[in-house]
Amino acid sequence: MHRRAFLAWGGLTAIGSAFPVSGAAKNVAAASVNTNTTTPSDSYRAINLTTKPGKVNIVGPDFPATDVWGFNGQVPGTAIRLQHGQTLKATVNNALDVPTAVHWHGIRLPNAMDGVAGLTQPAIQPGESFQYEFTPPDAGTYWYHSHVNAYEQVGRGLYGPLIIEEAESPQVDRDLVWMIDDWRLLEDASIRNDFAAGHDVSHAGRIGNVPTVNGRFRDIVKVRTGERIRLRVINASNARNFALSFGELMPTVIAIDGQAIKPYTASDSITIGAAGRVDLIIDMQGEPGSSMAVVDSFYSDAFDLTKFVYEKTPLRHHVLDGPIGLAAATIPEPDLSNAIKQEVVIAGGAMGGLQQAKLDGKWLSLREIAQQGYVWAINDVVGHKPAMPPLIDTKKDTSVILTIRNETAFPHPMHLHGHHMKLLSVDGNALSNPYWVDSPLLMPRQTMEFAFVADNPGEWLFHCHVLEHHAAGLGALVRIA
Ligand SMILES: [Cu+2]
Repeated sequence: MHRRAFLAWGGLTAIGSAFPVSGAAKNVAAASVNTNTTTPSDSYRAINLTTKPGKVNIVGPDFPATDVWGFNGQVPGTAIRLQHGQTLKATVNNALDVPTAVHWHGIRLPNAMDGVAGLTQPAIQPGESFQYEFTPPDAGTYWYHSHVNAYEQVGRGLYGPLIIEEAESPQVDRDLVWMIDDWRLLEDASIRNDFAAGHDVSHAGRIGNVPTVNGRFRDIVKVRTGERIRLRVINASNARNFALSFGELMPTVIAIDGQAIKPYTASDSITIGAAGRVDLIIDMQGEPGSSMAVVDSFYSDAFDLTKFVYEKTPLRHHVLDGPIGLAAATIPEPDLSNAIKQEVVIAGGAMGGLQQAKLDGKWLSLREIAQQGYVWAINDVVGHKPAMPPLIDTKKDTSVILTIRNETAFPHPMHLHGHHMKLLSVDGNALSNPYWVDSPLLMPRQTMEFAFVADNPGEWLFHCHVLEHHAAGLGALVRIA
């Protein structure tokens, strides 16, 4: 592999099929996320997560290891798997020299455990610890990540998978987790230290030059003909959205953002916005000894994200045909006929046409706002600190219909903490099978309508998960009393 291979998109595309198989083969074991070995009791699982610097060989053996910040020094951080109904007791020890906190993304947990420093807890100072304890109410695919200066801390690697296993799950040969990410690396494979750079903040966010699966660039995934895989894809990027194609394999999508959906066959690419998750069932049907790239095509330059390499011996000669659907989550159904309605207009950024917005209650021009580092607004309000007047202020158990309009030139994955929202319609077209989401991706000029029951008391963040956008004002507060 050439040194410049990962420095430019053109380079990636040009040598898209030139996988260094010999070098990559040695990475295969590392590519499956390390599973925590703490002994679980029946009722809870205790785990220690230390945020600390580490070294990870992201680009491969021909390059120096990259200095990262990781949970237990790893990227991805320690994989946490719980049985549905088990309690997680996670002790987070901060061995960095900056404050941190941990958000459990997509889990409907008590507000005090949500990990938003300055809102739900004080930041965990260097040398200090914080004990998180909660019982996830829903099975599914989630993740955890830093929620302090996330544009830098997540960008340096502070994230890991959080899997809540169903009591009864589809019969598969393997349950794989892919945490997909991209990194902005210099030629020596070190992280480029330009977090929240002005152009990223006002455009598409920090898009990197090295896409990875489980912290590895251009790894391979060994598979066997006839094998049935459950693939849990988690997008841990600061800003990059993915649209993955699995060629003729045509996976079945069984869950989105952790929650069961009516299974459907993906004949087209599968979009996974930043912070989003999909669960897929894939029957490996290629010839023994063959290989096949998994291609991303979200942006104009398509590239190979990773590659399936079939072993010479088939696992079986037919496709498994057991049931693959998941049980629906028991999330309260919103009462649409008796709901409060809230419009949300996302504005700002480059080419967005925003003229003025309110910062600390004062109307300011976009130029004045930008001088303070902000360029985005929700309903003309710049979200610039956790404690601010709420976008929604309602009583517990109120049904809410949320209509979000993206009036900007960029996609925004909008994350609501502490809840899932049911996606009802896109650009006015009602979905025939509405489904639950926590991080829906709104494309430029797109409008989506959601509904949820505000059943979880507390002050919750609602923000764009392009982490640079959030840092520059694209966030609001939802207060439930
Ligand atoms: Cu955004």
